[in-house]
Amino acid sequence: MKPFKFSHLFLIAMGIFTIFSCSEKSKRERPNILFIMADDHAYQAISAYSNKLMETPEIDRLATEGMLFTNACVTNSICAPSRAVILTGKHSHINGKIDNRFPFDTTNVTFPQILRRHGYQTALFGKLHFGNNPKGFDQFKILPGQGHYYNPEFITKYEGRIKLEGYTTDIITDMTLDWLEEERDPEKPFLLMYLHKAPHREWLPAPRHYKKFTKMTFPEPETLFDDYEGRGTAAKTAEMNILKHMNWAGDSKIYPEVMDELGIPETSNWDKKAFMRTVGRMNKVQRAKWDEVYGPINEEFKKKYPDMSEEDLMRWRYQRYMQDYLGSIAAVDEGVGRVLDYLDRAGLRENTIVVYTSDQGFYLGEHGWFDKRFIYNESFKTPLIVRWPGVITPGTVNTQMVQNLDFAQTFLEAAGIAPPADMQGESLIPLFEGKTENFRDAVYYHYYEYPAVHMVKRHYGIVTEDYKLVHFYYDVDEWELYDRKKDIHELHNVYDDPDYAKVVANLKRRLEELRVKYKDSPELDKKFIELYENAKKK
Ligand code: SGN
Ligand code: CA
Repeated sequence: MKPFKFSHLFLIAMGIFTIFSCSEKSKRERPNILFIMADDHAYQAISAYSNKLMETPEIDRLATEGMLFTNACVTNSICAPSRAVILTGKHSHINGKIDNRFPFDTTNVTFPQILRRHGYQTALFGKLHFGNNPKGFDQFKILPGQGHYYNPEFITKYEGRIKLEGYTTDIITDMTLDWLEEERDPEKPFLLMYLHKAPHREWLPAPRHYKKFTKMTFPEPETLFDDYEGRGTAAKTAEMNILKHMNWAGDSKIYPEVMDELGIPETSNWDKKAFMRTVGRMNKVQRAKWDEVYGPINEEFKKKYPDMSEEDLMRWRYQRYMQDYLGSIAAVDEGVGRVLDYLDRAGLRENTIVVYTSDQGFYLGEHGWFDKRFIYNESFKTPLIVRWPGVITPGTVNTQMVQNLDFAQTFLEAAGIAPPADMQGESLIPLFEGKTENFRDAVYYHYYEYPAVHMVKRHYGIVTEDYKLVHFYYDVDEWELYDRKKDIHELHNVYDDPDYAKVVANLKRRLEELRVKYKDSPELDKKFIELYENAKKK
């Protein structure tokens, strides 16, 4: 055996030192991730996108200091499926969570699990809507199912089921801040998911916002009185028209007894029930504050109702809808401000990626609708704003076709972790750095939840910057094509127009390629239909 030389020892020591200092360095540099998501928050209701409807100064801070994405979209515009896509980085047909009905398959690998395994501290507060508990979190407090706006219950990791008094948006913000202040481990980078229930139906604002919003009048969208001509069966048969399908008590907040007095029948068999489970849940003090503002609205409506035409009613209901929907966003915006202020105070601003997004877009009266589900713009697109000091140039706008599918890979890459090969998104980090070449120029979309509430037919399609080609199937077999540049409101299906024959042929080929690329197929469409029909039989 050769004698051990001092120089060897020196080299080993240097090696250990290098490994140690590198890992220390990369550990310090791994960014924290604050993922803020609201439920059903339309980009039309964020002033960084448009201030026609309301001001959201706190959310806008992220756009001023970060990047605003104007073409962000989802793969399947509905709550739980969108969340499953975000967590797994896989399309619905691969992660299995195709609609809100079946529980999430917890054998899926999610990005929080991977981050945690690599030393991140992970926490989640608010709405998940999975039918089971999230995996990969050091701490979580989630609303059961849809949750409630007032006096909510939470399923918690360590305390079982708890019930709290107060307004849910504020409670979720408080939980998030408490965790940052008391539970955050300064030795580790964190992933914090701060997930609001608002502004989901039935749109209950915080008491401090009742007066301001119920006094406001909002501009109507151009297509409020859409007659759905020029499109296929799906737009005509969807049940999400503000005048025809919105609940009078549950949504427009007409007291059940006022409905009886005026002889207004329930819109659905859960119209009055919805009012009872939401407004009916308030405690005495909360209810008194609510009645103080909503009582006079009911009184005024009673006087006007006998003379109102259908058109007047549509207009009135649109205003009522906006007052409550936008009113419920005000507390979300304030909450975002409080959390961003905390990051500043705690010196966490520089090394934290902050994302603001929604689980999908939403119709705010466009096409006469509320709700989402369709591949048409307002529900297909979703708000997305990202701040990452030192990486993203403040005040920039990105127009690329990014999707909720891309978050998992983006966050893993930001943490220096190679994403699993079967994830289907694309990292957004090059876009953050301003490198926009070679990014995808078409996205794939597939919606499944039918027949179900709102009756939006099953459909899949391809969307490019210029066109949208859609196939509605199951109980119809219809194709639609929209020229996105010429027809921004998507009112004219030009699928059968001979001038577009070449576009159709080309897009059909590309759609087929995307289906193959993402491993979707007619066999899977059939499997999911069978799954639904078997569940119905049981
Ligand atoms: C509830 C709502 C629907 C909504 C779904 C899904 N009705 O059923 O309007 O489309 O949730 O929303 S309600 O009267 O119960 O509010 S999602 O965001 O969870 O997908
Ligand atoms: Ca939603």
